[in-house]
Order: sequence, then C-alpha cells, then structure tokens
Amino acid sequence: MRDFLSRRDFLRTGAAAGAVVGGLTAINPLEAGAAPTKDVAWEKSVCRFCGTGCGVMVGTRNGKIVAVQGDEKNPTNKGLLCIKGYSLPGIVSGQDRLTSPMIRKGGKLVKATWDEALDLVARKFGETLKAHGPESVAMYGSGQWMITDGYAASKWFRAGMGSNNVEANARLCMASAVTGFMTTFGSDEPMGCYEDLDLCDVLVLWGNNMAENHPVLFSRVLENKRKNPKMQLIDLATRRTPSTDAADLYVEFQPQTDLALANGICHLLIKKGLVDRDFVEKHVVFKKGKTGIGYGLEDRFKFADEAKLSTFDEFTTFLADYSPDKVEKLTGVPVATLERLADTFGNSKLKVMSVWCMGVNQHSRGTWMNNLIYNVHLLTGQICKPGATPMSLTGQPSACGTVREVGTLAHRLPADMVVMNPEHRALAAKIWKVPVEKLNPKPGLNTVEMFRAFDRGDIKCLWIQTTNPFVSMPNLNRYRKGAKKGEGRFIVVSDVYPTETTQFADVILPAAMWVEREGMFGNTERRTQQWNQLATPPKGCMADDWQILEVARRMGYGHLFPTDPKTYVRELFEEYRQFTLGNGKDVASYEDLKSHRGLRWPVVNGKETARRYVEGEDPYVKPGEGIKFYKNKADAGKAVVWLRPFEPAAEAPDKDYPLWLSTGRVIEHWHTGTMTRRVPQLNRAVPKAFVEVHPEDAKALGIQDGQTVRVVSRRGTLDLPARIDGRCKVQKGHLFIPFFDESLLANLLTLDSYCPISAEPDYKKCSARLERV
Ligand SMILES: Nc1nc2c(c(=O)[nH]1)N[C@H]1C(S)=C(S)[C@@H](COP(=O)(O)OP(=O)(O)OC[C@H]3O[C@@H](n4cnc5c(=O)[nH]c(N)nc54)[C@H](O)[C@@H]3O)O[C@H]1N2
Ligand SMILES: Nc1nc2c(c(=O)[nH]1)N[C@H]1C(S)=C(S)[C@@H](COP(=O)(O)OP(=O)(O)OC[C@H]3O[C@@H](n4cnc5c(=O)[nH]c(N)nc54)[C@H](O)[C@@H]3O)O[C@H]1N2
Ligand code: SF4
Ligand SMILES: [Mo]
Repeated sequence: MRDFLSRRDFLRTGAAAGAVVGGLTAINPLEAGAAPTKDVAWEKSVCRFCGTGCGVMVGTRNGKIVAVQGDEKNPTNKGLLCIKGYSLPGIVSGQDRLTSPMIRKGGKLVKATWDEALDLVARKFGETLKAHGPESVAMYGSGQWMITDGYAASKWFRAGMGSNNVEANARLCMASAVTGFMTTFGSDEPMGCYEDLDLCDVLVLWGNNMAENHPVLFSRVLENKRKNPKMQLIDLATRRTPSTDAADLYVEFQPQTDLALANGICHLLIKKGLVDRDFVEKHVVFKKGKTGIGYGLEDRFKFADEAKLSTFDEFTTFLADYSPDKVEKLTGVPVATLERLADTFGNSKLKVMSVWCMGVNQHSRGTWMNNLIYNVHLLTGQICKPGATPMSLTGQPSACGTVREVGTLAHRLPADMVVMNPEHRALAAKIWKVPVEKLNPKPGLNTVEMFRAFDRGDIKCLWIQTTNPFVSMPNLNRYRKGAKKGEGRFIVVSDVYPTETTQFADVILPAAMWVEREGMFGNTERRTQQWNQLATPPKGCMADDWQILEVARRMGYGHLFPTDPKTYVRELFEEYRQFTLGNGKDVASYEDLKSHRGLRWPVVNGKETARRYVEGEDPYVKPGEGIKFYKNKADAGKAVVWLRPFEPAAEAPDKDYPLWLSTGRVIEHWHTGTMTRRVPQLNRAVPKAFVEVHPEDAKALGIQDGQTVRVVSRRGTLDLPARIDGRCKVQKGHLFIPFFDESLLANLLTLDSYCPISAEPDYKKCSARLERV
C-alpha cells in the first residue's frame, strides 16, 4: 500500500494540475503507527467534500478510521480521488474536536451535559415561539447536511412549529441554479449525467474552475480529451485558473457581461441560421419577465416576477441589441470568438456540453444567467442527447440530495413542491399526518433576509448547523454586529470544531461527522448514495438529525418522529421517499441504496435514470414522445426560452474604488477552512489567504509578490499578502481573494446584493481599492 500522505510530490504537483489519482491509500495520521493492512474492514462511503460525490472505501479497525481509498466500484470516480478525498481521515482527527455541549453562562462558554443543553434549546425555542410567533425562530442548515438532517429540520419547523424559517447555505450556492431550472424546465436538477463528460466533443465552462473545484469530474474531461484529440475545452471566465491551462480556447470577459455574451451567441445563432427549428417548434415556448429588477440591497427586499408569453419573432427583435460589435465592446470578447462560439453550439455534428458553477449562480442576475445558458442549448437542440447537455454543477455534497430534493429552503417542500401551493400543502400534511392548517402558506425568509431579521431582532432564536455563516456570509461586518447585539437573541451552533461562528453561540452542540454516523448524500447527477456508520464518534458527539429529534421531542413534537435509535435514519428516509414517488422525483428505497453505489432518480421499479426527459431512459416519457419536459405542465411539457437582458452589476469600479474584487476557492481548502486547515499537509500547502493582483497594477503601486497590501471596499478593510504570479491570474484592474481563512475574512469586503429571483448573493463582484501599507 502506498500512503498518500507520505507522497508529498503528489500534494505539490497535484494542486497545480488539479490532479487526481487512484490506487493510493490515505492513512489516518492518528493511526499511522499501526500498519493499515491487518484486521481492517473496508466498506463503501462517499466523500464528504464536493458535489461530485466520489465513492470512497473506508478501512476501519475497532471503530476507528484507519485509511481511505477511492472506490473502484463507484461509477462516479472509478477509484480516483483528489487531494481532498485523500485527506478525509485527517478531517475527523483534528486535535480540537468539540466533544462536549457548551452553554454560555455569564458571558463565558462552559461545559454542560447533553440534557442541560438540549433542555435549554427546547425551552428557548418553545418560549420564543409562544411569545413572538413562528417568524421569530429560524434554522440555518447546509448542503453538507445529510438527507435525514434536512428532512428532520424541515418537518420540525413546518409540521411542528408552523414556521417556514428553515434555510440552508445552499442559498449562497445553488439557489440560482434552482430558480433557473424551475423557470426553464419546471423541475429542479439536471437532465444529463456525468457520462456526458466522457462523450461530449466540446465542453464549455461558463465560470467554473473545474480543475480545482471538481477535480475528479475534470479528470474525466481530460480523459475524454486524451481519447478524442479533437475534443475541445472552452473556458469562458473572468480569471485564468488551472482549468484554463487545459483549455483549447480561453475566452476572458468582464464580470457580469456573460449576460450579453450569451445573448450575443443567440443573436448569431439566429443570424447564421443555426437554430434547430424542428426542436424549437416541438419543445420550446418563449417568455419574458420583469426587467430592471434591483439588487436585494435594502432590508425586507421583496420581488415578484411576472412571466408573459412571447414569440420567436419577439425574441429575434430583442436580440437585435446584442450585435457582435456591441457585445465585443461590453464583454471584451472579440467578434471572431463570438462567431466561433455560435458556430460551435450551432454545429449539429458536434455534441456540445456546458457546465457552470458559482460564476453563474453567485450573480445578481444568477437566475437569468442560468436561463440564458439553457437558451443556447434549447435553440440548438444540444440537450437530452448523450454528450450534448447543459449541466449545472453542484458545490456541496448534498446540496442536491438534501437542500433541493428534501426542500430546506424557506419556500419549499420536498420534491419540487412549495409552501405557497395549497395542493402541495395538502399532500405534505397527509404524509406528515398533521392538519393542513398547521402548514404555514407564507414562505420564510431567505438566508440574507434571515440574517437581516436577526440583526433587527425580528428573529430571536437561531440554530445554525453544519455551516459557518460568520465567515461565509457576505458583508460580514453587518451580520456579525447584528448577532452580537444580545437583547434576547439566542444562537445555537452545531459543529465539529470551534469556529468563528461557535464564538457567537449561546449553546454549542458537538456533532458526529461523516462516517461516524449512518448517512446519505445526493450529488449533481441525481445520484442518491448511502453509507453505514463505520466509525465510533468521539465520546460526546451526536448526529445532527438526532439533535433535532431530541429538541423536537422535548418541545412536544415527539409524535412526528421515529424513536428507535437503531432505525430512525431509515424510517425518516422512507417517509421522505413518499413525497418523491410518482412525480418524476422518485428516489430509490433505503434497501436498494444500501446495496448499490448510489442510484440516479427517477428510480422506478428499481431502475435508475441516466438522462431525464428522454424516451427509453426516463420512465416518465411515454412511447413516441421522444423528448418531453413533462414536469413543466404549465407549458404543456415544453421548456422556456427567456428574454433576459444584460443589466449591470450592483456595484462596479468607480473613481474611489477602481478595481473589481472577486472571491472564491483554492483546491487545497474547503470553504471556511475548518476541516482542511486541520490537515497539516493541506494547511502547509496554502496556510494563509492572499490577494491576487495583476502584475501591471502591482507595478503601478510599487508592490512585490508576497508583500502585505491593504484592500479596501465600502464595507471593510483587509491587510494580506499580494500574489502577483501565482497559480491563477486575474485581469488588469481585478483582484481575487479566497475565503478559506478565518483570520483574513474576505467577506468583510463583499457586498450583500443578491439575485432578486433566487436570493443568492453575488460574491463575485464588488469594487475595491488597493493600498500600500
Ligand atoms: N477545493 C474546493 N473544491 C470545492 C469547494 C471548495 O471550497 N474547495 N467548494 C465546493 C462548492 S460548495 C462550490 S459552490 C464549488 C464552486 O466552484 P467554482 O464555481 O468553480 O469556484 P469559485 O472559485 O467560487 O468561482 C470561480 C469561477 O467564477 C467565475 N466568475 C467570476 N465572475 C464571473 C462572472 O461575472 N460571470 C461568470 N459567468 N463567471 C464568473 C470565474 O471565472 C471562475 O471560473 O466548488 C466546490 N468544490
Ligand atoms: N466570499 C465568498 N463567500 C462565500 C462563497 C464565495 O464564493 N465567496 N461561496 C458561498 C458558498 S457557494 C458556500 S457553499 C458557502 C459555504 O460556507 P459554509 O457552509 O459556512 O462553510 P463550511 O466551511 O463548509 O462550513 C461547514 C461547517 O460545518 C462543520 N461541520 C463539518 N461536518 C459537520 C457535521 O457533520 N455536523 C456539523 N454540525 N458540522 C459539521 C465544519 O466544521 C464547518 O464549520 O460559502 C459561501 N460564501
Ligand atoms: S472531487 Fe470532490 S468528491 Fe471527489 S474526492 Fe475530490 S473533493 Fe471528494
Ligand atoms: Mo457552494
């Protein structure tokens, strides 16, 4: 066995190339003394990091994780893992795992028993609910929640307390993808699957650094390229990354102008006669909504769109504004490149696939941008065919499985249903066995508005689980100040390590994580995966769903939940599954999930679906229908091409703040760094945040690589080292800061504007200035 952690060369080179390898074993540093070959039991699990959902084999001895390997039987990764996957043993083994509940007494956090802590949480939620009503309590969860965590939280809130203030950090991540899917196809989540990455002739990245953030999927793209030398990778982006290094064409555009770029492609598709008229006739309707829709910046921001039917002719007229010359001026993309993009999408001999992630979703017009990518694919019929599909990539391991499918966003119920719809509430009430009046028809608050309400004091009791918002929320100064106001505000935080957020807690609940509990995630390609509890959690740590059930039971909602600690996970899942059956979202049975490396819904009669909406693959498409977007009942099973214009960003460079500031990720770290910074190899590789500066901007200011500089935005100031010639390269006039460093908070600078339709914040754009210190 070759130990990954002793292979420093892989770590060093691996990061730069976004490399992925198989056949290595990562040994738990705490178990490193004992050879991991003897008496080790191996079982399947899933990586707890990104939304790719790689299978990992976990080796345990006496309830301890000894080692992990890539799971060769898992079709997602076929044995490969990236450096984060190989670091899994390290993230459970940090020296400072939280192992005891803590309660704030006289300003200090002191150890408490589980009973004391849970009693206190139940009492506070109960009293607040009674005194101030269902809008005064809130739960803020995560796309890293396991399926049953989200289900328990949603049911406790909606069916128990009659409150819809149950949200998740996937609002910061996938909300625009959700509203994009719902408005275009009437159903959330992709039609395609990972196999399309192996089959496409052209892959277009629309603002996704796939090499660093979805490395195993990227390795499938590189493998496709190796086998098919004509395969083209096109990187549309605002910044050069390791994904760019592998690209055949790099198309750099100015932030926010992707709206014009996509419309410019459609303009040319029509002008050049590259529209698949037959497909459009059969499968598409045209619509327009409101324009000039604002930026979600003012408190209590509310937005209601209005969809009106439109026509192909009206669409053509609308696109007159996006002539190649005009688009070149706005985006910076040369006319010839625009032509090449249109010719590529419009070439029916090529199978063209698009993928995207936060560049498109974290966008003040994120819903529109998702719609516009679908427009390109719908006009050209590059959809629902092997290798030809648009595919929204998911960030977190269960943003799909938990947040989107179970419905832990403030307006949602399971399986695409919403609280505003009386029929949906009736069905939910039936499955939940509560009177329908119990279910509140008014959507709760989206994440940003939830933290604004906490700041105002309208929300008084907030439980944060499996997320670190006082690092990851935008415009942090505002929300951190709000949370510190006291005045009856009460914060519960469930985490596995001390974090910036646990510092704000009145009660801390230590969680059992990953394979320390039985669990389930759902990945980007609709694959639901299950694993058994494989390791014993540190003494004192309890699963998140168990924590919720215990609080609910103490508040008198015990009748809503299973009670047997051995079977409650399966029981919760099977109950949730009832929501999904018969409406195109059918998840597999618990039994089937136990014996498979995941199954992609809809799963009907035990058979999974690789491609949705396609006859012969998707059981909901009837013989003779060919392709049918059957979930979009409102438009008779057709998809929608939307007329969505370019509108400027909420904040753009000006005299005082002349630079664009964007934020995001590095391959070595996961989000706020709480787990990856406890893995010594990863921490050593990138120990500290930095700001990427263009060499000319650096020269003008007289600063050197590594020198500390000051970045100032309208909301905050941050001193950190400049990186001038690093792995990634910003455009002139742009800055980039990663957000993994709890001691150098990128979000002190970011703006809390959001897409009015999805309520997802735009972390990719604000203006800033650079100073010498
Ligand atoms: N190593 C690692 N992997 C991860 C994560 C992690 O923390 N670390 N997190 C996971 C999660 S939750 C997520 S959401 C994903 C995120 O995955 P990505 O979206 O790939 O990552 P980011 O670094 O957030 O965003 C970078 C991209 O935003 C694009 N961008 C910036 N401005 C614009 C714009 O105006 N328009 C467009 N179209 N693009 C723009 C840039 O071109 C760049 O490609 O990664 C997942 N994988
Ligand atoms: N500036 C900027 N900010 C961003 C983004 C950006 O691109 N730029 N991206 C946004 C996006 S896409 C995302 S997804 C968010 C992510 O933001 P967060 O969700 O806040 O970040 P994480 O570090 O993933 O937080 C997960 C927390 O859960 C803890 N944890 C791990 N396992 C368990 C468990 O089993 N149980 C419990 N209770 N806790 C556990 C970890 O220690 C960690 O503190 O950040 C958003 N914020
Ligand atoms: S690609 Fe994502 S899921 Fe796969 S090993 Fe890496 S972090 Fe884990
Ligand atoms: Mo995310």
